[in-house]
Amino acid sequence: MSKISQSKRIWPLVIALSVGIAGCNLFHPTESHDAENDDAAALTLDGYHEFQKSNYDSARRLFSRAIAADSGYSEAWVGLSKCVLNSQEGLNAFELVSYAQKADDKSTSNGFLEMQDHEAHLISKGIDSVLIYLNQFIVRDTTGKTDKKVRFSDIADSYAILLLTKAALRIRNVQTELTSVLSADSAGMKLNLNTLNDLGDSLKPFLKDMAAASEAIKVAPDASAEIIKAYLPDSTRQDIGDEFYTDATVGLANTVIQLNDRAQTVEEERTDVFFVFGNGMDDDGDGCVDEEVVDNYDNDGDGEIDEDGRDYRSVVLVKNTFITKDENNTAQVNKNGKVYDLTKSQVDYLNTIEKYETIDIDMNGKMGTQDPDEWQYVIRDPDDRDENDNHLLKFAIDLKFPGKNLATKIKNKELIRHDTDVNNIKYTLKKRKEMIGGCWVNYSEEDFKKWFEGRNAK
Ligand SMILES: [Ca+2]
Ligand SMILES: [Ca+2]
Ligand SMILES: [Ca+2]
Ligand SMILES: [Ca+2]
Repeated sequence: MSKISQSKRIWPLVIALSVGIAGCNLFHPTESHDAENDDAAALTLDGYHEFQKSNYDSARRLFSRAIAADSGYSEAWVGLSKCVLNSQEGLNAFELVSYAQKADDKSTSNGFLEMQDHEAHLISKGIDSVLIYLNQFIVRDTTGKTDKKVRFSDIADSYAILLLTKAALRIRNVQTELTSVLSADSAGMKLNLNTLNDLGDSLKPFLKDMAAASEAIKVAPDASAEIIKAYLPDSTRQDIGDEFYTDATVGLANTVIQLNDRAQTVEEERTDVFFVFGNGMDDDGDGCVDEEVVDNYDNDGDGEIDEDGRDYRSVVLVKNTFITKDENNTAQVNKNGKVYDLTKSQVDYLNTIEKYETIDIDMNGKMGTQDPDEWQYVIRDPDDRDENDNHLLKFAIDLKFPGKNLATKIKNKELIRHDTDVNNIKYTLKKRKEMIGGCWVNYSEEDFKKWFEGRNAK
């Protein structure tokens, strides 16, 4: 990465950030001056003057007094947050983005992964202290409890930076290489779900940060697309044209919000069913292995959504709208493209990946590219799937999940997925075929023995 293209990329960011926390034109307090009487407007104006002189401590006290006088005074909330942010070295929004840009190899990494531990710790603590105030402001703004002079939308880009930085620091804690939580190629932008397994106990907090960032991204999508670019390795950008980056970013934001909604609501004891991705094992007890596409729809017809999700490399969020290269390696826009409604994960098609050449998802004896039914939707076009309310994959057409209501089916799956001791089997294959149906009907006794391999008997 040359210096020139690096600085070229920074410029849109400077423009984007100039309206946010890094900028100073948020303040338009009334010129009334009665600070002695705890007039919120006057206190805020005084606070702003102190802020301009970099007297952050006294500015902070004035903004706090303004909030005490009128808790709905939005400019005081934002002023207070700016003080907390600016009084900490290296913590203004522009500096955080430039950290993201710093890396020895920008194609696979970003600066947060390479910084010293103590520096990462300081930044993380500093962001938390700002978020204490910003989060209170956002709750007030979104529930109509401010004067609306400054809105969440005015600071959304900076908020996204803080949250994305937090998320980047969490990734840093669990792995030294950001290969591809997010990646992209000519087919679209993707979440590498398998990478999320590495996060372990950090997964839920990570998703929470990412979802908060995603909400901000949706409020300020154009600025956020620029910010996202700064945080992603270069390798994620080469195939997506700037004109589509905002759509792809918003689509991805929706996916993250969906994932987080599920992560925060799923019963603790069933977390593994939904948040271990692509492990090549049946995690929910229906006999199928990694059967679901994580698309927020039920793909096998058992009534549950995105249970036992697979690893795949084509979450196509925007279909055919990407840049392709012609014979001169010049970027060309595919004009025949169609942009899907990005409020859901609009998966167009799935590519089999190498590891599934040896994993039989439906246990019918064929796998990988030899069994395209495991990888193709009954209806390919996502809009048509919505219209027909049919999101099944082809392999699931003939699957049966007999039984009464969903709660009973889940109870049975729970009994079976915890029946893991091959030397003390409570639910025989015959019983499983009756209780669940699903893919169990395809199992031989030999397959059944293999199901227990790698499971911890409890
Ligand atoms: Ca399964
Ligand atoms: Ca699995
Ligand atoms: Ca399902
Ligand atoms: Ca699904």
